[in-house]
Formats: sequence, C-alpha cells, structure tokens
Amino acid sequence: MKNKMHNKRLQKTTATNSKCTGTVLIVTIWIVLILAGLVLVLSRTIRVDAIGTANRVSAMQAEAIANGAIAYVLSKVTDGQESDVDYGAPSYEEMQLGQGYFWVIRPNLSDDKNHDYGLTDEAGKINLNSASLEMLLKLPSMTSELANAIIDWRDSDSEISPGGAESEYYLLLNNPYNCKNSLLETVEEVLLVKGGQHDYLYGEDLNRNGVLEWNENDAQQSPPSDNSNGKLDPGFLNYVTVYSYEISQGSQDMTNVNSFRSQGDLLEIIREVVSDSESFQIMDNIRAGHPFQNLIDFYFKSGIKYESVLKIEGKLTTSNEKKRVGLVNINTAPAEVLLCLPGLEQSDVDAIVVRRSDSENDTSSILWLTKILSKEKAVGIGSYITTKSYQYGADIVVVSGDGRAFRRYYVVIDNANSNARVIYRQPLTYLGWPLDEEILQKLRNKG
Ligand SMILES: [Ca+2]
Ligand SMILES: [Ca+2]
Ligand SMILES: [Ca+2]
Ligand SMILES: [Ca+2]
Repeated sequence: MKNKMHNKRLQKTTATNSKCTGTVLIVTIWIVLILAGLVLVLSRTIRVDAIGTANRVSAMQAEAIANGAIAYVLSKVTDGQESDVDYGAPSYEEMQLGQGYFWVIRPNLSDDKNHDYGLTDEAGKINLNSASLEMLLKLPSMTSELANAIIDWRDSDSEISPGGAESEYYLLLNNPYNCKNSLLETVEEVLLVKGGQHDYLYGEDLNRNGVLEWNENDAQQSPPSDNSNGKLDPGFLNYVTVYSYEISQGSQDMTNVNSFRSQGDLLEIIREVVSDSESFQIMDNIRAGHPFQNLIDFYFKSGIKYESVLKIEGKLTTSNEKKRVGLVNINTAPAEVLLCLPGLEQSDVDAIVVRRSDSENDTSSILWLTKILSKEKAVGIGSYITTKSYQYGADIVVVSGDGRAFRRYYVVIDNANSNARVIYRQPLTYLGWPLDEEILQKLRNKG
C-alpha cells in the first residue's frame, strides 16, 4: 500500500518533471526563435543599410556625371560644335564619364521606334512668346481656346480674346491665381493657361522620349490615356520653345535700309557690289520701294542681283531692334514648325525640306528661299525667319557605373552672348528610365 502510494507519488513527480522539461523546451524554442528573428532583423537592417549606402553612392555618382555631361554640352556649344558634324551621334551616345555613362537624346519626329542623339535647336521651334495667333493655331494638337488664352496670358492688357481668358477666369478656379500678363518663362507654363492640358502638350509620350512604350499604346489600362493605334501621337512639346532669340549682330555697324539717315552709308555698301552707274538706279528703286518689311522685300524691290546682295546682306537690316525673339531657323525647323509660318502650304514646306538638305545650296542667308518660294510667300515669312541659332536644348540621361542610379535633366543653353551658359535645368528623372532597360540590366549584372 505504502509502495503503491510511493509509486503514485513517483509517477506524479515524473509527470511534473516531464511537464517541466516540456515547458523549458518550449521556452527555449521560443528564445531561439526570437533570437533568430532578432538576428534576421538585425542582418536585414545591416543589409538594407549597406544597399542604402551603395545606392546613395551610386546616386551621388550619377549626379556628378550629370554635372559633367552638362559641362560637356556647354563646351560643345561654346566651341560652335553643336551643329553640323556634331549635331547628332556619336558625340552624344553612351559617352563614358568617370565610371558611368551619359546620353543626350532627342525624339526622332518621324520615327516612334527609335530616338535620336544630339542637341535640339530651340530656334527650330515656334516661340510661344512671339508667335502670332495664326501661327499658334497651326501647331499640331493646338486648340483655338488654348491659342487665344496664350495670347491673353502673355499680353499686358486685360481684354479677353475670343475663347481666351484674363484674371476673371483664373481667380474663379479652385486654386485661384492671376493671369500672368507677361511672357512665359517655361514651355510647361501653358499647363497653367486656360485650356492647357497634358494631352495637348505631351500627347501620348508620357516619358517624353519620342518612343512608343507599351503603356503609351494600351488605351486606358495604364496612364496615359492613348488611342492604342500602334503609333505615338505626339503633343506640341517638341515644336515649341520660350527660349529662342538673337541679338542683332553688331547692330551699330549695320545699316538700316529703312532709315533715311543712312542713305549715304547704304550707297557706299551697294557700290561694293554694283557699278556706280547701276547704283543710281538701285538707289532710286530703294527710295520708291521703302519702307521694306524685311530683307527679302528689300532684295526684290532694290533690284540688286542675287549673288551681289548675298555679299552685303550681313551689313543690312530693316529694323533697329537689338533683340529679336522667336525667329524660326528655316534650316533646322521640322516640317510641322515650317507649316506654322504665315502663308506656307505643305508643298512649300516640302520644297524647303528637300532644298535645304542639298549640299549644293548655300543656306547661310534667308534669301535662299527666294529660289523656291513665290515672291509673295517669301516676303510674307521674311520677318519671322533666320538662319542662325543661339539656344540649344539638351535632354541628358546619365547612369552610374553599377546601373543602380540614373538621372535625367533637360537643360537649355544660351549662346547669344559671348559666354554660353545654362539658362534652364529641369529634372526629368521622375519620368523613369527613358532608354532600353537592357542598358541598366547589363550594368547591374556586371557589378
Ligand atoms: Ca492679358
Ligand atoms: Ca515614350
Ligand atoms: Ca495607356
Ligand atoms: Ca497612338
């Protein structure tokens, strides 16, 4: 009986003991689990920190390369190498800088599968600050409402154009502001103007690389809303600027053919290229034809021969304006921009595009247009055009050597005065990587 009781107690003790052991085991497992968890968290934190640091280094590297790339482009423009041979590749394609690379990209307006490399001529665009209503209306994706509202936005008065808007309209918006009544400082300012929509400005090209991406061709499934027709329908972004201007070169040395005070100077210049006897007839023509709208008008009315007038036209002007805003460079402007010039039809634009690429054709003066356009048309656009460019845009894409960080900036360089300088720098990194994804992958795999 005693033994039985002892046995029972023993059994109970054993049971209690094994219960104890079980508890200890469970607690131990928990501790191990918690410890392991802590180690995991800790090592993850360290890893995240390490990745974070590496990413920060890559980001700093990318930023430094971007600054270097801007300096590179600036030097190209300063040296006058922005055009001709250096206008496109290879000077702007996958350029190595330090451990990373940079590209200067620009859309190829007639190819939505590939983009080009190189600078963009701001004088090859319509200047929103100087274009007439008629010129604005001819831009692709432009509406009558927006064109009129741009005129009201930049003019100093408060008279509302048809469909346009002045402060009365803007002050009633949910986030009210005044009509600017002054010139635009960036192209994207049109988004503040009545009727200024993303769609009109950027079209379907959400990441602004001139290439059709899947999300730009899937209708409403992902932004932007596009018509999924397999083609990149662009906005007017690539056809407009607010930066183009030129300083009338050495305007003091130029003779204004519209000023009667300079008749003596004019006669002297004309006698450099025509005989004395001819010069009297030409001066008579000038007196009868005056005032001249522009140099093309002067050429036709003065009766000076083409080859002769070319030699002296650099010394002549029709206005005393020193700064001329928004003249369109007929040698670089895309067809869509040329089509905005008053009176030009598609056939005229086609003729200009063909003729200007003919290397036999001297395109240094605007007078070359008189060979292919009617007198009326050439004179009609003579006041809006130039053959010179001083402002260039550069869409710069850079990547760090390990492919972890990239940057994108659109910069505008002004070379109208003696020192080329950056007058605008817009961060575009937020639009995402605009080139082939493979470039990033390859760099990442390497590192
Ligand atoms: Ca106004
Ligand atoms: Ca695109
Ligand atoms: Ca879409
Ligand atoms: Ca489309």
